[in-house]
Amino acid sequence: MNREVRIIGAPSDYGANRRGVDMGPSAIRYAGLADELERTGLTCTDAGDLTVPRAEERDPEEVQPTAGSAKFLKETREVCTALADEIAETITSGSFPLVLGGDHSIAIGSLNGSGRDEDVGAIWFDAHGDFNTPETSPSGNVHGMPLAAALGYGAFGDEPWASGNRVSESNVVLVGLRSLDEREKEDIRDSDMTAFTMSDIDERGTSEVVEEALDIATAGVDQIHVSFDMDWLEPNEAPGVGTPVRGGATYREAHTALEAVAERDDAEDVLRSLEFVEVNPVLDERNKTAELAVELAASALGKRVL
Ligand code: B3U
Ligand code: MN
Ligand code: MN
Repeated sequence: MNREVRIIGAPSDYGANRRGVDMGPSAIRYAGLADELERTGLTCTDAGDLTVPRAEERDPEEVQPTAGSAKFLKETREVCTALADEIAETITSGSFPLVLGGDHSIAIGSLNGSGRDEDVGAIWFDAHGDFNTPETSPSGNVHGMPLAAALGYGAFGDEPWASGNRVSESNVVLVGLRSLDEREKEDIRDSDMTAFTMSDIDERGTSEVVEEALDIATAGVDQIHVSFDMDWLEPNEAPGVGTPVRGGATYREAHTALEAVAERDDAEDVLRSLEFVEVNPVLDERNKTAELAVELAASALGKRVL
């Protein structure tokens, strides 16, 4: 990474079914993000947090899509629109956006900011597919929908703030899946995205899978957004997440994956934006998950042991 890193906090919990993830950006900063990036040799500035009104002050059902359910859709639109602007401006100014969530619904903003002016790919490290729509979601929680939203599926096709971007579906790669809803499975299979499950990682190893993910995500596009949901990891490594799922990546596998991204970035300048989401300090053990997010951010941005 040879650009100045600009830290952007998106303390939204509108997309999750529990409070606490709104404190994620504070917890990650408190865990020493800026110092760690500086030790890695990067210069960084902190843009602070986007303004996110408390969920209790809002009505989750105020605005609903014509079919199905998407809680706090109006609020999610406000946050994601502001985040997309912030990211697009950061990129235009020559800096690198490092986004701290918040729940994964904020990725709608990240993808729309990163993919505003250019065709982009994306790699999605997550236990979940995040490919539900208001019509198919079992929960109505938008953090289970951001990929479908940005790619214009279901009701999101009529929402330019969500799907008016240049994210290229065939350049989107999901990595490490292990918890999908039935309809979501079918929709991922029918899509032009590529999906690797945890079984693929078991069989082929993290490096090989992530190298292939990078090849697919960058085929015919210059740069990619990397979205890292902390529930990608095994819950004992990252207990501070809202929806933990057993069978996740180990501590070393997570570093290996992001080191592979950093190495590709060294060679080809592929990284356009990066985010860490779903850190929930209320559920965490002594800020362990936030500390891990800091370490992983450093790995993704080029930290080397030697
Ligand atoms: N697929 C479920 C659960 C879920 C998705 N993402 C998270 N949880 N974090 C849903 O509600 O869409
Ligand atoms: Mn997610
Ligand atoms: Mn997840």
